[in-house]
Amino acid sequence: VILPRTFAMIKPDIISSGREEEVLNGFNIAAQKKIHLTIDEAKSFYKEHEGKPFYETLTSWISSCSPIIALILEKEDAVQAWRQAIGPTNSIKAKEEAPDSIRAMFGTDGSLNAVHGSDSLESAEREINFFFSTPNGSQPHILVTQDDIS
Ligand code: YYY
Ligand code: MG
Repeated sequence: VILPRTFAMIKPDIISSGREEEVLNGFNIAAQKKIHLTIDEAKSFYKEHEGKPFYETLTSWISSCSPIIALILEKEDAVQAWRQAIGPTNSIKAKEEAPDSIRAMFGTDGSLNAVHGSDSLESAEREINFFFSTPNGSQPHILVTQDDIS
């Protein structure tokens, strides 16, 4: 059975807490890689937000403090299921409105919010390709094993 996929990213704030494994409950990890983004890579990944007031802070945070973990997650209705699991963008709002969500439990505020999740099938495709496409365009099912990232 091939399950729908989405792209997720574990941001630097959870990586430094050492609790990154706890958030992935219920999702199958099709691929993952730990990567320290350059500022240019971070800007390119978040290019839809170019020009917004938080763009510079966001992209320097994502690229500077510590690595991130990029993931392809599989589950039925993956894009929506992961957005539901992570909760609202702002972790303060998440703590009020969705206290069991990942951003409520692991995030801090509207910027330090623990995780990323694709917001649509189109974004998921772009974001998966951003991190996982290979030079010849193929996508190996497993690129990095669990042991490689711990
Ligand atoms: O998709 P999602 O991550 O929930 O929110 P976006 O509106 O796409 O913003 C991307 C990212 O930017 C968000 O996860 C935190 C950061 N951010 C911010 O620092 N300040 C804001 N006012 C809005 C978003
Ligand atoms: Mg978004």
